[in-house]
Amino acid sequence: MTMLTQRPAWRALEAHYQAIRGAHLRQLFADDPHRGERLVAEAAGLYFDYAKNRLTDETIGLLVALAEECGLRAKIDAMFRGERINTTEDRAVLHVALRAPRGAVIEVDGVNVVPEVHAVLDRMAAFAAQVRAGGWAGFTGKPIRNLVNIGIGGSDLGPVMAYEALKHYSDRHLTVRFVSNVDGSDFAEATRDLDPAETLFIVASKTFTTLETMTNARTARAWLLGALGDEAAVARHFVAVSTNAAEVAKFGIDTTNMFGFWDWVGGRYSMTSAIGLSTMVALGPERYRELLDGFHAMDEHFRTAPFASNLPALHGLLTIWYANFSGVETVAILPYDQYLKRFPAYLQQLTMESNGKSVTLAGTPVAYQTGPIYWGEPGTNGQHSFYQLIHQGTRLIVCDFIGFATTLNPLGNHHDLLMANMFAQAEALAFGKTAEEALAEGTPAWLAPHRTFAGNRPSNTILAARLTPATLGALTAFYEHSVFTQGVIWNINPFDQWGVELGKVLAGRIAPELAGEATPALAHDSSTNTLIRRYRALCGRT
Ligand code: G6Q
Repeated sequence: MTMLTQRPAWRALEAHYQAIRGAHLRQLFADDPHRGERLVAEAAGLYFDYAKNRLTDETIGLLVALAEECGLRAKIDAMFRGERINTTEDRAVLHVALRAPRGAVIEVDGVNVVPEVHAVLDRMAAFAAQVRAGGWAGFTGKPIRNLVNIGIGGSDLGPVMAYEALKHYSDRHLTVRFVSNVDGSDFAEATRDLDPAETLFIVASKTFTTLETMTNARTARAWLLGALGDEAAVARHFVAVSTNAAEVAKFGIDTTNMFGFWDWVGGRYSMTSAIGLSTMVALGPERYRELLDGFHAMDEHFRTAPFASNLPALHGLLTIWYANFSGVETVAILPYDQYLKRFPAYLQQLTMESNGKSVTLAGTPVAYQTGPIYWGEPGTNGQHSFYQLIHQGTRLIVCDFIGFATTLNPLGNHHDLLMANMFAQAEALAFGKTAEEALAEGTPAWLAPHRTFAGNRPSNTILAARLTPATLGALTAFYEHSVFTQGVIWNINPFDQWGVELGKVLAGRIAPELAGEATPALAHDSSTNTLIRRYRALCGRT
């Protein structure tokens, strides 16, 4: 297989980058008055403006050629066909099957998985409807009013992001909380004002062996039994979402109260599997289906649209352009919507756990940068915090602005002000302010360098009519498939996460060294040994 950096399109992009690297967005827009109308794409309710990027039509042509040389089309087809493209774990990658309509056919090893997917969705819907109607009684007969999702990573970030994003549509009679951290403060704060008799725990864990989740689940059981005093209460107050029925049963949860999924659903790609149970209970089955339909609309767009007008493919290719040809190291996710406050955190896992890899599928070291660093905060808050560095710092940061035309909470002119700020930030980043302009405004000469904005700072803008379940689905699938596109170009596996293993193993060794009464023999490095001894001393366990 040709190495990525030897491919003709890669070589051409290198030469092209040298040719246009001096171009300023001011010039690019001045030379082409219709750029802002042309460099856009639209699908599944999302309008994607990528005109404020440092590129020309030729750049897009070359990036599309690179996608073709790397076999992106065949890789997309392989994913949708259920091939085992997660080679290091020998698994198919079929989150797209989770949102397929009832009649669709998507096969794994010759078996159509869509009927199984819908069978679970139907069970989830019946459960959600029962809880929402007050028909799921706790052990004492009181109806369930509080739902606590216990999970971490992919079993937490998607559900909490979706719950926060779609809170407007949720049943406000239900209190929905999320516990993820093994730090006991997370559990304590999430439950401190809840009545155990009215609280239902969803233990969400693909493996049902994850340290944090099982620790929190055991604490939840003790908290419940401490109040209700009878083991039989567990069946009325715990349900499980997992692929591991044996461990669920061992924990004491009745497997009739278990919602399953499959090994072809990766953790960070699982929010549309049964892992979305808390989302479905909060929103109701109909709204939840709208969310899945939004995902599916983007899935179909990604599967079928030509790359030059394919939103996730274009976004993924732009990420390659910056990461590999312009030396960009970070991407800021800037949603101008308070409901999307957890979206950057969700995307951090999706992007960085997927593409934070340094060997190719063949196991050889990559000779190029892979996944950039993602971070972000909702606007306008971020403007009063870190935007200074984006505007005038020494690093080039790509920004994704995300906004909606109508607000879910009309209040005076708040929304126009919010969106005016979003559009203004993208404009300021791209076009800046020259020293001449600063001087012409009356800025003294000595101050002008401080009040000059170089501009030429790239951004994408994603605009949708309204934040709805369907829009959120389309937006999330947009990023999922952008990540996939990047992974294909880099020839890495975006679906494994071996890099999280080592720390877990070492924590398993250290935990007993912290807890024991007698001073243990320590065989770590001198820094770790000293930290452990200091910890024990501070705890009075010397
Ligand atoms: C995601 C990762 C990881 C996983 C958590 C929780 O892609 O695999 O974040 O989701 O470690 O795992 P369990 O669902 O098995 O508890």
